[in-house]
Amino acid sequence: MSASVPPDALLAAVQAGVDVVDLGRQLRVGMPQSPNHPQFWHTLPRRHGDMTRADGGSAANDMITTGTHVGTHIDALAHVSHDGRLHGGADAEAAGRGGRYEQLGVHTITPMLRRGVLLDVPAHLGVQRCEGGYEITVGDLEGAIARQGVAVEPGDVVLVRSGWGQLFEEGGRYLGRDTGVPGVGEAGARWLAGHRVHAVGADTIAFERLAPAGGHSFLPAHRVLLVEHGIYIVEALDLEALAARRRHVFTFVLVPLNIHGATGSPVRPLAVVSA
Ligand code: UVW
Repeated sequence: MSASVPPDALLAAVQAGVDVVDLGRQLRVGMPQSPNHPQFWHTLPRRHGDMTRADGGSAANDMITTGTHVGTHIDALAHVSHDGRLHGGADAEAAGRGGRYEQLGVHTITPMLRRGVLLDVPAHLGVQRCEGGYEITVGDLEGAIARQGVAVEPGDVVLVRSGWGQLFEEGGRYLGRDTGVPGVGEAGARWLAGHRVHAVGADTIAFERLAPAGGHSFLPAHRVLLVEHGIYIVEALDLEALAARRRHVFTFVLVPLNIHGATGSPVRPLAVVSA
């Protein structure tokens, strides 16, 4: 007699039908990326026909080189320090001795399967997208919440849409060197931290408001979130499809690469909703 397998509620929900929205950008040579990080590169060291086996078979393979904060990616807590200290007070210089961040590296981020909340700021403001250099205020975050009828709860992953992701395919415009980039500033970051969220994300190159011609010289949201509160940051998300579907609450799935001691990892996050 075979033992009966107890039903699994999650599997049953998946089998009942789910829609999966891909929130990650395609990794492509030449895509826009932060000037602070090593460039993404992909090449084919072996193509079909370079080596053909006696039976006619052949295999192609790849090589990539990349910074870990390139494409859609997550910032580990080791990524940013302030006044020589990492989150929790560890000495930032000592923490990296030996060539890896043992305590707060990306390998310490457990896979995320959490409640996700999309805060659609342009929908709240009645614009296609926020302008370059626009600071997303606490009022904007609260306005999006009120419009959408959702609450932000402790442990959530909150994704803040500025609409700037519409420019990703335009490369330089997305980076906003001259125009600046819209985003959450220090006040908004403190508001999110006050809601005790687990992680935050944005559709811009950095989870920040970048001033016109200011580059990445001033990153207060990173300090507040990563250093002061231990909240992970996900950047360069594609939030357009999720916003178009008006799916403001969903199951958020994210698994960083388990790179020992790294400061970040490319990721391909998913929003999962009932079909
Ligand atoms: C920085 O340089 C701060 O990197 P990221 O945009 O990944 O946070």
